[in-house]
Parts: sequence; structure tokens; C-alpha cells
Amino acid sequence: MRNGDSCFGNVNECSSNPCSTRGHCNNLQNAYSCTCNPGWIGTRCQTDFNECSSGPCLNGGQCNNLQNAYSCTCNSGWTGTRCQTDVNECSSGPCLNGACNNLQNAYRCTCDSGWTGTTCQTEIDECEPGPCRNGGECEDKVNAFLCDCQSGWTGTTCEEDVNECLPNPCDHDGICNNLQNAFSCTCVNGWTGTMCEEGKYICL
Ligand SMILES: [Ca+2]
Ligand SMILES: [Ca+2]
Ligand SMILES: [Ca+2]
Ligand SMILES: [Ca+2]
Repeated sequence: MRNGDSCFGNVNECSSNPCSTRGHCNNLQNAYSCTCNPGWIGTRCQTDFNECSSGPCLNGGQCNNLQNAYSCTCNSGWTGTRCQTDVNECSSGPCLNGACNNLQNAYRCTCDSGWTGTTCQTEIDECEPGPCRNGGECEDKVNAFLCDCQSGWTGTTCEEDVNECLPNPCDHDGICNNLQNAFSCTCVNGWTGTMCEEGKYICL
């Protein structure tokens, strides 16, 4: 009976390497157990542990089960190892003439006065639609316009008639009439001429 080591000696159940390289084998009495390396589970450490099972990726990120690790493939607009960080779409300074608002996977520009467009790239033409009246020419400025008025007109939009009677150009108490880019004088008795500057002869 006792003619072989296996009958009374301690057989090493680990000699067949049952835990592979994925764990440490413990030689027991008529048995073995495996102490698995990180990332492996099962009696023979044969199963890859799914590190995605706890759902580590946030905000809809896709989890990738790796060897003793995981990685996250984030949805657009999210970053970080667990997709926990909102991407700041304003960091590249996309708003050319305005303030940037960081949104979910987007940004929005609040343009300075006088600017428009998605990135505030377009200067508004304040000369549209023609603010200058009475034939005035419009010059576009940033958030403003300038009217170059025709003679006889004044005001921001050339809306105001210039009063050519101020100061009164009529001599000798003549009454001035304010006209379009002109004036006329109504002279009192004894005076004539455009500005009542000539005395009338009284013939006897
Ligand atoms: Ca794994
Ligand atoms: Ca964002
Ligand atoms: Ca403008
Ligand atoms: Ca006038």
C-alpha cells in the first residue's frame, strides 16, 4: 500500500498550475485555492472582473471593461476620467465681440451692442433702413450712425429745418421768413432789397 509518495505524502495540487498566471495557488490538504490577482475572479481566476459593473461613467458615457481597469468614452460636451466634467466651450474664446455662455455641449454668445451673428462676428449696419431724412447721407459706425445733412437741414437724422432767420439777416426792422435752405425779408415802408438794405426814393 505505502509504495508511492502519493499515498502518504502531501500531493501538490498546485503543480498543474490551476490558477494560471492570474492568481497565486495555495496548496491545501487534498485541495487548492486561488488568490486572484487584481482584476480576476472565479475559483481558478479564469474570469475577467467587469470594472464597468458599478457604472462608473457619468452623463451617459460608454464604459470599456479593461484588465483591472476601465475607461470611459464620454458623450460630447463631457470630459474627465469618469465624464464628470462639463467641457467649457467658451475656453477657445469663440465670441468675437460679446460675452460667452458655457452650455451643455454648446455655447451662446451675448453680443455687445452693435454686433450680431452666432459669434458676434457681424457689425450691424445702423444705416439700414435709412435713418437720415431729407436727403441726408448716412455713415455707419459701431453701434451708431452719423447723418451728413443736406444744406438747410440739421439734427441727428436731419429732421430739423435750419432757421436761416437766426440771427435776423433783414436790415431796418424787416421781417424774416424762414424758408427751405433760404430766407426772405418782408421790408417795412421805405426799404427794399433782398435784405431791406436799399432805401426807396420818394419822388415828388
Ligand atoms: Ca476587467
Ligand atoms: Ca459646456
Ligand atoms: Ca454699425
Ligand atoms: Ca430753413
